[in-house]
Amino acid sequence: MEAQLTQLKQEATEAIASVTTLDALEQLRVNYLGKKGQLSQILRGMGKLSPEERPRIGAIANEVKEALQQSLDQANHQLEKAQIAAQLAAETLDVTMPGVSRPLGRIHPLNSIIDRVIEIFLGLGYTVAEGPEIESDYYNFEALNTPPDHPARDMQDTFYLPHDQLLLRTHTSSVQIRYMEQHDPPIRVIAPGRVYRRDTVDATHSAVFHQVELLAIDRGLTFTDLKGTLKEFVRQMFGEDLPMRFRASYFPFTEPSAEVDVQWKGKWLEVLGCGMVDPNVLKAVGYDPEIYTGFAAGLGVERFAMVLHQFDDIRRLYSSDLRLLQQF
Ligand code: 2NL
Repeated sequence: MEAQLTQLKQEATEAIASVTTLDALEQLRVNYLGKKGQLSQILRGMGKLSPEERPRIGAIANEVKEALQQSLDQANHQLEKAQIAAQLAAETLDVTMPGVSRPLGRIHPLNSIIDRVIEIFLGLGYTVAEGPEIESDYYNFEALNTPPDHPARDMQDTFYLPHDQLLLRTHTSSVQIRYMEQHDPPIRVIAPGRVYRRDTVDATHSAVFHQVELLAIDRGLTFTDLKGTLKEFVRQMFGEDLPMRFRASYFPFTEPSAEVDVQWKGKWLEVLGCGMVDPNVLKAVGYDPEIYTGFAAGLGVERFAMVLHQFDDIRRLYSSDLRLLQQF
């Protein structure tokens, strides 16, 4: 039995010394020192020994067990150290490697202008209103004092949908009609959005474009209030007080009406259209024109972008060419 124990110790020590993984080491532990391991199996023969021999063999067995346990602990410690070292080596980060660059996006110049216009009018106490792009003839034309034979209602100028006499809105005024139906005066509202005209696309026309309209209705509003509002708008939009002129014009929904030009970098630029709301429009939404007056204006966002950024082809705004977009 002593020889068995000595052999077991030698064999186990060698096996433990050559093991390379923690799993394999655990296997060895179970195999040699486990409940059903080789040491236990040998010790099962203790019963057959003489009472004199028993303590001696017992002591040897204990010595073998402790020696193997020590070898196992040592090997375990070494393997854990090696595993941590390998993990650290594998996860080493080379901080000198170039990073992954993500190009920064930005607001499209059209949205940027819409945002700025909204911001300015919010500051003047206006509310933003939205409405449908598919409209009825009533909201787009009839309520806006535009008679059935008006050229704007021509098939040549408006996209009519095949069913239900619907059309694609030609301006965002329809949004303001809807807003007035829902609110009592006084009102201050702006309506930004996409509008549609049946135009052949060229350098200055697009069938789909954007507009911001503003509308104020109150007791006693005059053309002077309109001028003061637009003057403040231009001052904030261009960053300085620019010379402005109002040229008499015509819109079905305003009377009187005017086109507004600003003088910028030596040139007169047409930037918006405006006027005092026609009494027929007020009547259409149930406002009494004897009590209330109002002013309105509309600006074409694309036109404004071209004036402000000084390029001359509207199609540049839609072609996603970064050489243009990255400039603004
Ligand atoms: C332009 C001119 C304009 C309006 C829009 C308006 C709306 C209502 C009542 C009266 Cl609900 N007027 N809008 C008035 C004058 C001009 O737009 O050149 N737009 C690009």
